[in-house]
Amino acid sequence: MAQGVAVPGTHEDHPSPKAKNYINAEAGVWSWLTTVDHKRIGLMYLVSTLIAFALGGFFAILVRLELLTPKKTFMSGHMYNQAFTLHGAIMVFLFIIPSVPGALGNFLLPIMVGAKDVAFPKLNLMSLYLYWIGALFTLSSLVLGGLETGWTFYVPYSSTTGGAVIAVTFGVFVMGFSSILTGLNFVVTIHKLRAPGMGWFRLPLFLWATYATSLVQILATPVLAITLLLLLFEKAFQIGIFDPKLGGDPVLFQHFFWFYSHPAVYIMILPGFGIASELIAVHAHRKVFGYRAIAFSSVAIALIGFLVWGHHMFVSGQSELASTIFSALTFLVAVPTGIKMFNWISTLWRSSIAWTTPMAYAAAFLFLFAIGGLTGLFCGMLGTDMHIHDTYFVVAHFHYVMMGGTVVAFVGGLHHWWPKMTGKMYSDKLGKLSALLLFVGFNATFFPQFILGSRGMPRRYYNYLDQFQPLHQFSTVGSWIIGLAFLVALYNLLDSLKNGADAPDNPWGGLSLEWQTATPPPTENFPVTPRVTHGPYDYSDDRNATGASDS
Ligand code: HEM
Ligand SMILES: [Cu+2]
Repeated sequence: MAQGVAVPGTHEDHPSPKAKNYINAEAGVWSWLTTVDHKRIGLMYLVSTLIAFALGGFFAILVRLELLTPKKTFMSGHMYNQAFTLHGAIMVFLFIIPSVPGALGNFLLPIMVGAKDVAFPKLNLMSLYLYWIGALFTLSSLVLGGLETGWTFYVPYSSTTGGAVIAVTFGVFVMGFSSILTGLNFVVTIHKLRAPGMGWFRLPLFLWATYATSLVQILATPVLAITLLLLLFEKAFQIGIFDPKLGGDPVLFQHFFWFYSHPAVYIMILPGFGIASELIAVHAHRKVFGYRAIAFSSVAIALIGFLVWGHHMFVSGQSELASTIFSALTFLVAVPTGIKMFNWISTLWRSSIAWTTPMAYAAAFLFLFAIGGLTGLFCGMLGTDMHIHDTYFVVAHFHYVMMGGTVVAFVGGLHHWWPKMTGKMYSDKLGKLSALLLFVGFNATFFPQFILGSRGMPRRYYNYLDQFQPLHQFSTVGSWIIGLAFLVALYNLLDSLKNGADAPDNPWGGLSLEWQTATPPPTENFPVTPRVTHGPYDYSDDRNATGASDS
């Protein structure tokens, strides 16, 4: 049974193709640059973050190309440092943190709760502009001498070296406010603007994940802001907070930086978890197994995530007692994460899965994130981390989580909601091909890096020992396959805008509210506020006779 009572003018009576929707409601660039419509703002985040992803990907390909040979291939050591630093900084701050909340969160959240827009539409537009301003400052480094500190800006190197450290830290500082204000907007919208009948346990799981993410954005990002401000002052005025020569403490910087950046990895992965829950439930047409456990596990991950930052500093001279505590707490995070994995697989168990493109991406996500999550335990274990810290094992681990997890879920989500966002269907064949290429290319690129790292191959090294060359070459070829996968996906989606069939309002048989409104949605989302009577996954399901209804 659909979540909300169908309201007049929605998907039963399919609107004529010329019906007004959020895309054709107003014409002209200015109408977009001054819009307060969450859907248009979502689309502008989508385009902006995908451009950032392409740029970050370009630097990744350069880095991999240089690693084809143990000595110099085509870059100098200085250029190599710049390439991996810009790759990491762009991928983290300009792409993965703003992408899912900014693009899909903005587009979907108000519709999923049955509202016309977010609580503060003007603030929402301002958040986008703060992201753009911050991104411009960060990208100005491309013409201001580059950046070669690593994406972690560790001192005293970052406070003493040349390059655009000040421009980039200021850029990230400004983007931080875009993240904080977006989180604030989402939390207030979920608390205050839910349609009648939309109780907390009728919220789609994507919204529980978005809610947990927003809490971290609001609570953790101010710490990054302060840290970067102090670094900026240290660099500009040598005030002696972090630089030991000036009486400062470089390890203090690491504590500040990771107190944000570890919770920040949950800003990156939680939205991916939310997407996975939607894809799995809708394309298996199944009531989610353990809805409340999945919902609460998002909030649990967000909160426990604030207690483990010290696992990045096991080799920084931190006391053994502190490291032991941080290691134990790191294992605690695995519990709510395991609950999600278990419940997703239980939802799929014995269900008739519709093998659509989004489902193909969801399957890839499950496999890749399982490896990412499990190898996190290797890194969280004191004994093994002493050996693998700052090696390619760590590089492989966080790519399996951030790319194998979030990026794969994000691309799956994009294919899931693309018909609703654009009104067009894409080729399912090409879609599945891109998913397959990404799965193969990704494992070819990053699995060998676990082996390289366990054998001592350090990260951020321009030259390496000859015996590591075959695995590096295999990894580099894998990165080309990843590139091809994204090109196929991009071509398929863009081609659908011109040649795709008109999308029905509910191509996948979803039950949550976004599938109950017209495609593309009208600016006001629903002609009248829907009345919610069911949960978002109330598929009639004999297997769940055990009463796992919308609980
Ligand atoms: C598109 C495919 C990608 C490839 C081939 C790739 C490749 C690499 C490689 C080889 C390194 C290690 C460089 C070194 O230590 O010398 C690296 C570092 C890194 N990558 Fe990626 N990456 C990709 C996608 C991503 C994505 C999607 C993200 C995040 C959202 C990401 C975030 C990072 C970060 C944060 C670093 C650390 C940079 C540093 O050490 O300062 N990468 N990447
Ligand atoms: Cu961490």
